[in-house]
Amino acid sequence: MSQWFTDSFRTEFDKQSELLGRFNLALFGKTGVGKSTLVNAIFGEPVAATGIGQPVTQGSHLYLDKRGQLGILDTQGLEVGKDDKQLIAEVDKTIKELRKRPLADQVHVAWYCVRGLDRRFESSEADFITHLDSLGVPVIVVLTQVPKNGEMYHPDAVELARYIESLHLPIEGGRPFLTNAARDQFYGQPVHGLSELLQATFQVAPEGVHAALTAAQEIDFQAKAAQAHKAVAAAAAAAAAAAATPIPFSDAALLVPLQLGMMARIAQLYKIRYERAAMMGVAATSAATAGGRAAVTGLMKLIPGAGSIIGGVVGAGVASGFTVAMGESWIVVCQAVSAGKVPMLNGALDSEAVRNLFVSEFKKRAPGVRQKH
Ligand SMILES: Nc1nc2c(ncn2[C@@H]2O[C@H](COP(=O)(O)OP(=O)(O)O)[C@@H](O)[C@H]2O)c(=O)[nH]1
Ligand SMILES: [Mg+2]
Repeated sequence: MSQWFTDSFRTEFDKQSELLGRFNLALFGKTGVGKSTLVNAIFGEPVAATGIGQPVTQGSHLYLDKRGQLGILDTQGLEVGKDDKQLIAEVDKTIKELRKRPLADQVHVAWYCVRGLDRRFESSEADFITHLDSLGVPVIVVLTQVPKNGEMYHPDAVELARYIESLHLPIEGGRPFLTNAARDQFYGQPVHGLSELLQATFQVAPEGVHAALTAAQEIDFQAKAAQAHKAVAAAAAAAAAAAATPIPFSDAALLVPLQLGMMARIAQLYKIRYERAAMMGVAATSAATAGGRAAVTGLMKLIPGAGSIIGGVVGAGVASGFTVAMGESWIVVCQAVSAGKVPMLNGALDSEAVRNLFVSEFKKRAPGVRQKH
């Protein structure tokens, strides 16, 4: 892989990772209710067992496990209903301390989990939730492992949900969300309620962490696509601004960093790690042998009527149209890779397949260039 590409892409990748930031979710509820299972179902990757990660503050039982755009704040060895005083004291201290830090370090949302068939919701749990709310952390109550038959939820879970609703707690929607995060092989219980829970989480999460939450979650691909299109529009606007005064074609490589930034952001929205994304970028643009300018030239040649701009100038229209074509084609490639639809070759993505997909998408979208008369 050519050095200029890996170096520039790495720089842009890290920059975009920083810009995406992190969504931090606090998880509470008794051991075994299904917190880890729920998080794995929505965020994909196996979240570390309790206690892995870093204690957030000295001597605290609260651990923050950071994975890319996701942070999970979990308790170790403290239980609601048993260690309430200590738990509240530590949560209080932690949340207040994190609030002094940048948005990406703060706790954005809490899920308070109760097993749907437990038939018990103690006053200490209600107090804990009220306390979280008083600290400014939006709380969502989740009933876990709720059996569902057609449209019918298990009556015990419905009763528990009604009871919790009757307490008028400061919780999102005023009532619990009923879920089942893993299919039960024996009873054939379906997975349900996850997208409703995710939607509610988006609703209460600060706007500034929506992109991180979009990247971290793995069940709403429409949300990923919407953020990806936004990244393309932003890069296209920047490209148009850069070429507001038409730039000589030989300087079109000026556009490369912003296009690499766009590609890096999109790859991370689809949770494609750096090494793989870099390989895909090289395959898509033939950047490996070409170098920045030549990669742009190569792609520009795919534009109908490009003959007139090679050696000429690139104006705002072509610069933005070209960037949109690149970005939208790259989204298709990232979607295909993340859906496992790109063939593998010796354990790696088949770069020929990546290239063909990118180029065929690019050709559909390449802006036309009006011939000079
Ligand atoms: N069928 C089913 N099993 C679950 C679900 N959630 C948790 N479990 C099971 O319950 C056990 C405890 O779950 P876990 O996620 O480790 O609980 P945690 O201690 O709250 O993190 C595990 O054996 C899971 O397989 C669920 O939604 N459906
Ligand atoms: Mg767990």
